[in-house]
Amino acid sequence: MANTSALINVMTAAARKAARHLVRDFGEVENLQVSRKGPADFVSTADRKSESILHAELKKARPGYGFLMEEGGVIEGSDSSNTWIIDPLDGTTNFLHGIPFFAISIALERDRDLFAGVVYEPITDQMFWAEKGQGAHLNGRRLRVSARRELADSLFATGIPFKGSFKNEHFVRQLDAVMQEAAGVRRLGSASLDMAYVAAGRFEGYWETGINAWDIAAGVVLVREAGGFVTEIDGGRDFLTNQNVVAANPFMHGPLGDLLRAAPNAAE
Ligand code: LIP
Repeated sequence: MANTSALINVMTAAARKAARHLVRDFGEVENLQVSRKGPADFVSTADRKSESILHAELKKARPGYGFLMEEGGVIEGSDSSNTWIIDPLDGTTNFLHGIPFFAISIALERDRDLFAGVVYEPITDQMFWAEKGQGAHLNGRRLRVSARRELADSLFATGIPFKGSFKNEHFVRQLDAVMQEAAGVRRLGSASLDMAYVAAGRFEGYWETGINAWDIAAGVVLVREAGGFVTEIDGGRDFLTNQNVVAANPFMHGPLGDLLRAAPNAAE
């Protein structure tokens, strides 16, 4: 196992503790699918329980750090240099439907730079972690993005808009452009795992719009430390605020971004 820092140990221990409850609750969801009311309220409770555990464990370990959490929002800390960015259950819709593809995502932003990230997929016990300058790792194995250099050989991931999303027509044109050139496109339903899979070389790239900071912050550190590039679709770097991202290996980041930028926006 790679030597992990005290910081990564704190993050992975918190993820594992919260995951024990998520895995137990996930087992219950299967039974609730056939109930008239369905599992929606139960899953919301599981989501909030996971976040409560993560908040308590991380606050105990680093009392002054602030928080940005999907459910709990912003909690200012006495140490303004450090902020945890947390998604306690990324892939909520998968979880709700009994699909075993979801994760806990924890990132640390230090001096306004994404410094460390953990993405834990509890059903298959895959612990992805990265710390600035320390590389990206999966269960003790060092990760590198893939070396594929051709669109025709590349597999990409994305998020498909759904009821209440926005820019759906533009997305369809972007998807069509990528479909015409790539080996395939996947929509797995968890942005943090999509990013982790780019870092692991399983996807050549991933893009999504309308995404939240807590969905991708940890994945950004994983992809960068595995040798990949992360920007906004227009090439900017404010992807956490502007809610859109392209993450890919160095050979595919440009070509994928070019296809997405060239797709006509419905408004044009
Ligand atoms: C989900 C993301 C997914 C996106 C969904 C949703 P959640 O996060 O991981 O990629 O397409 O709209 O945002 O809501 O399960 O934490």
